[in-house]
Amino acid sequence: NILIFGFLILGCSSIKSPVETPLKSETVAIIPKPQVLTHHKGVYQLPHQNTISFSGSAEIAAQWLSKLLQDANLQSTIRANSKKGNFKLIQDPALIGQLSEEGYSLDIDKQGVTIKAAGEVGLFYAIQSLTQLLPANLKSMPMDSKPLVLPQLHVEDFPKYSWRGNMIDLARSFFGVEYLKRHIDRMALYKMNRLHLHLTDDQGWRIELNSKPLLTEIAGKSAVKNGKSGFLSIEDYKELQDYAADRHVVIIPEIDLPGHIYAALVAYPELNCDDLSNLNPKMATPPELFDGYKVGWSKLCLTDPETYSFVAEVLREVSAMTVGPWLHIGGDEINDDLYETFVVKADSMVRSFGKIPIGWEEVSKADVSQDLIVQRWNGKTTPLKKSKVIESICTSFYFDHANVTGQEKTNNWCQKSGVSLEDVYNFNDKADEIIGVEAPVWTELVVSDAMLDNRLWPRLMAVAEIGWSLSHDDFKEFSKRLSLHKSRLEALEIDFYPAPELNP
Ligand code: TNX
Repeated sequence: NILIFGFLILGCSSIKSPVETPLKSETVAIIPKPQVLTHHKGVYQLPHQNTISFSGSAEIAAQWLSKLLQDANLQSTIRANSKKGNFKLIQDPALIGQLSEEGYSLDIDKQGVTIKAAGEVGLFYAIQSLTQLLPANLKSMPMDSKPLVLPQLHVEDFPKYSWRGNMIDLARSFFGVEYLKRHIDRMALYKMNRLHLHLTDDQGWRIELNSKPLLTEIAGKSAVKNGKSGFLSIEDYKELQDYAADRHVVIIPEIDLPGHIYAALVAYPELNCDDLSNLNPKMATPPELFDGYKVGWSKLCLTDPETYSFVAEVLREVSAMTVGPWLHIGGDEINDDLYETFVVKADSMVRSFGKIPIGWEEVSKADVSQDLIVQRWNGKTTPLKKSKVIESICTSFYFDHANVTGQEKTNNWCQKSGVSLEDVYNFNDKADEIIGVEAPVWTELVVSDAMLDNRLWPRLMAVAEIGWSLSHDDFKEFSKRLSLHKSRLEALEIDFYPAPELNP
């Protein structure tokens, strides 16, 4: 006993400071996985008072960083044209060769944090990675919690594809500015950069146009059974695009033509051919709105010149109010002898209004321009030409399909078993014309915010990684990182699908 007592005294006397558990950083689990990540020993402890210095035009990034520190209850001052600070932001266009346009480097050592990028977007993405290195519940941490620490590491990162997208069908059931802004924040955290809005369909028209007010006055009021109606006003659309642009997300509007158009036909019945036999419901007077599920039955009258002036006016106005370079013309699921002629015309109209046209894969049956981008969804169309492709093949990317076999209120026409997280992750992107990936959510059956969250998350994180990371061949390793994001999804108040991979 005396021996043990003596040993304890001796042992204790050799410890200089009070016994403390060593500070541990969050386990590093960045999604999408960075191209290069080297761990160093040790951590960097964040002081209460921080200095963010920046060179080049990194002021906006400095403000994002300051906001992140503020969320963590830390103070910061920003210093322009300086290299002194525990946070250094270095923006230099010459770095483009090494890091590419959206890339960045992030170094954390015992002096602090250094971020380098060619431009604003790379700096922004570095800050998203940094956010993922900090605790998920930053905003709700008690004031007296332990000091925050970051792991010492080196990251060098850039995206595989320029197109890392998601489509939300606002036409069947409407989701407004509030949801979409929240969604843009969530997308940006995972470095996703394209939000495609399916704005028109048989069940509703969701974008206000000065040239065609009845589209929203009449067709903004309908929706699919149990779905929400409504529309984006011209103001809403502007506000949404500005919000998205600040977060490096581009909004892509889709006006689905010449099919999927019944709601517009109700607003402007003169766009119908006289033969109404295709229509369901038949054109009554006044015409009835449609709230069913059937697809592929309505179309503009392609023999009528009035149709083309309508289409030109709509596409001109949508082009003029759209910040991004793209406009999606739909083109899916319709049979008409004049289909291909129509597609060629719409393609050239969009280009004449200064936008790059996109269409669902059926448009590639037509002799489209080289600019037009094809969005693949069922892989059944043999293209006439080699076009650039956005990959949305339904077996991996259709998020209206079930997370797990038998999930309620989901489609199953593409794949009976649904589209599991693993189906998404294992997508094999070998075609060289692919410019990126995009996951659509059709909303015939998705009629609430919670349901939409459930269809999107966590599968969208697999899309983010496929779109960004050069290597994505280890689903187990991805699942491990994903599980470390569960608390982050909770902190973001996402009603995610509780995929088993989130609970190892
Ligand atoms: C096909 S895929 C559609 C949509 C439907 C979806 C789900 C594609 C380009 N069009 O109109 O909502 O199936 O049933």
